[in-house]
Amino acid sequence: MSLLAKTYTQRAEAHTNAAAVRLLRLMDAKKTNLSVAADVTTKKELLHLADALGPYICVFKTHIDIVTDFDQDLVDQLEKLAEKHSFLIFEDRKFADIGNTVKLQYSAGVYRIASWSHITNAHPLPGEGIVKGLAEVGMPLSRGLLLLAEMSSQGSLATGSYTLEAVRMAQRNRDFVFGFIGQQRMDVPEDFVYLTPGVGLEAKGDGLGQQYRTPEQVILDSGCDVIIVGRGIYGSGDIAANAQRYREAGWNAYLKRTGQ
Ligand code: BMP
Repeated sequence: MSLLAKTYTQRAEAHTNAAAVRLLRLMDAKKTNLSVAADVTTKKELLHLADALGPYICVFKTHIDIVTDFDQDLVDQLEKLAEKHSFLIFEDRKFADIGNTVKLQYSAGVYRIASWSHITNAHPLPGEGIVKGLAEVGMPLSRGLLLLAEMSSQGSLATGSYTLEAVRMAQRNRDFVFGFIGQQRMDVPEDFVYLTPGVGLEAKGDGLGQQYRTPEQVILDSGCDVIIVGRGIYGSGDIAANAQRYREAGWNAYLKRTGQ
């Protein structure tokens, strides 16, 4: 059976990383492949989004360094909401330094990301040491890493041989690297999970280089697994109704892909 015809639950068997297995199973259990990109700047707004959108999502994606009033209580509450609504937390940190430095950035500082974020991501740019450094912190905590194989923004330099090298780096580190941030599935035998930003049902861009495609283009045409939606959900109108629309669009595309 081709990888794209399999259900998320069937695909969980191909993974050893604990975060990947949890993610793939909870997507089928909750019937959602929607992740919200919660790019808000106050603790109150962030917790409100997590609680209000929790029922519709599989992954809550944060940029914790934009929260002006960050404190430890914020992550304590976020972890409780993750339990309550059964979603994973993904700190979109985009690490991009040498192994020793990212190890410290991941474990220490104000945010102590590894202590609360199930998933984080890194640019393959510095070479494999970045994965090794993050793995030293993340593996004992059962965390998972995504590599940025491509970006959604106009003029991105992450293309061609750079993207192929990102895939090779992931293939060599599958215990920790379970997938990618990318725009299209790469044809390799291993099962990787693709989380894809740049998703919008109406807008085509944002005037600052962002480019949007529809959930159907992402899941069905490009073979990706999780749609990441930010402003399309919290930008205007009723956020729960917006989330429901994206959830339905993403899920229907998955059902079509798997022939369910
Ligand atoms: P929005 O849907 O509002 O455009 O938000 C997209 C989110 O995904 C942002 O948090 C951004 O940092 C992130 N992102 C992206 O847009 N493109 C990428 O290639 C990688 C990202 O992490």
